[in-house]
Amino acid sequence: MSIDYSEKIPNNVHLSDDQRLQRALEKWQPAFLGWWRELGPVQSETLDVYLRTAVGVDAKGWAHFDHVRMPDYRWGIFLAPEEKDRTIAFGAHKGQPVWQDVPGEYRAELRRLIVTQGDTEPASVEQQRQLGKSCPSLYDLRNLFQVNVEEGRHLWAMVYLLHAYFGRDGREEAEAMLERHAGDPDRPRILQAFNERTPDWLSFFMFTYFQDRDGKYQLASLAESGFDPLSRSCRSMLTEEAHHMFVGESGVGRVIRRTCELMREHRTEDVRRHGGIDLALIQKYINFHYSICLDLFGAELSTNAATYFTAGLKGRFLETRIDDDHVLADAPYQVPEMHGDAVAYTDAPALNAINERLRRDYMDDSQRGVDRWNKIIRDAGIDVMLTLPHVGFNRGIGTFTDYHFSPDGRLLTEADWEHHRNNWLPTDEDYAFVQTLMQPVTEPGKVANWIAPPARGINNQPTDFEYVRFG
Ligand code: BYC
Repeated sequence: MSIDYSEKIPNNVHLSDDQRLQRALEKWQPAFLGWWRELGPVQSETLDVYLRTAVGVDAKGWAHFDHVRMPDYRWGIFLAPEEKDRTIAFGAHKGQPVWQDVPGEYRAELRRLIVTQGDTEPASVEQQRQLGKSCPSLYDLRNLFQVNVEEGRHLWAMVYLLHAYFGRDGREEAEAMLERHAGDPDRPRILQAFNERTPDWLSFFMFTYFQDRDGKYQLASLAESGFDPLSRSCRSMLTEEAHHMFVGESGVGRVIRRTCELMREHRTEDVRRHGGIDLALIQKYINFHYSICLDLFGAELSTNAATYFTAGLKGRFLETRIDDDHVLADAPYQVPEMHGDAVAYTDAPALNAINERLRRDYMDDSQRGVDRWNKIIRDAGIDVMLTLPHVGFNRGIGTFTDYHFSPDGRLLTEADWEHHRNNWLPTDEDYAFVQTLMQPVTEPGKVANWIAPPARGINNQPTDFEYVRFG
């Protein structure tokens, strides 16, 4: 299925057959471009960037690379191919054909899910908008922009659904998507992690490792949806999420590699004096980003999540591969609860614990990359281990909200927490220090001192390729 780039809005959804929808989206397009100019990547208007553009939605269609002048990037609407005879895989409608239109009784819930998903996409672009000014290399700058344009396209995917299937209130929601802004005290983004700052490149790599991984799990759950257009949109978005997480994992890995080199060279843990980021500070960044991302899964017990599941709107991760009845009427699932001063895992109705189950999948997946980071440290002969903090650490949603935990899982008093929190979370001084390292490096093949070079280039290009040309 190829994408028609001759259209004003490139698409594979036969937009030209639906003049009304086409007009509505063409009306939204200038608002999007205005938003991109105002709140998208700074100083990117004159750059030619070696970007991957989708030309088709099959596996090969995602591999078209060329230099693109940033504002000329063609966002569009690309759904994954329709699966013939697909049926709803879970919930009360299990076994029935998937819906091609919005099921009237679930309209509000469906719209809410699409709006929440859509809201995160422009949020992340806003959060990352300043980073281009301080790129550690052209390779990294290109990756930042690749991530940004793809998040822009993911916004288009959700806006298409709102316009095509929700009429007037859908169009209003699409407009609101460009009116809320990350960190805006009056009109913030919906989910808290999308209001945090991404002030430096270590934050960016943590973001793409941890926060984009939430994207992977949420999109995979929405890809199970009985509302087929949502499923097809999310399946196409998922193909890009893997690259974002690669940027995160390899980015953090390269910072760690460089830190280890500096530690060995200068025989000290205090590599700040030598222009590196100490492992203790990297651990603090992990603590912060992981804990705010655990909140993105919602409360341990959620009637919203139960409704989404029973209605067939949002499934579990890899729903069809799970060996159970996919209805969960009487099934149990263990969730954490506070019993006095201790965390106890007790049986709850699995239907209400859908969020918790997804969070658990996410936690296991997050650990795998940390293991690979630790191997880098071990291979350098250094006896330090990075860890994911305890599930109760620094939480703002769910069971642990009113409690304080240390990263190793000790319940703390308020006073203890206040006394120690600066040891566990990045402080203003830490951020200020990292900021001193954020000096742009824009010579092809050169890399900032605080990060190791990438292992290989993009699309078989050498690492000293001119990934970004300055016009
Ligand atoms: N912040 O019943 P609960 C991505 C609210 S990332 C603020 O547990 P539910 C990407 C909740 O709305 C993926 N509020 O909630 C990554 C509810 O409010 P009401 C984004 C929160 O609905 C990187 C109340 O607390 N996609 O794609 O079961 C770059 C009770 O909670 C938060 C999605 O999230 C929070 N963290 O679960 C770019 C998928 N958490 O009803 C992109 C769509 C909860 O009391 N969203 N609340 O007013 C969902 O599936 C669900 O909305 C959530 C929340 C899983 C997020």
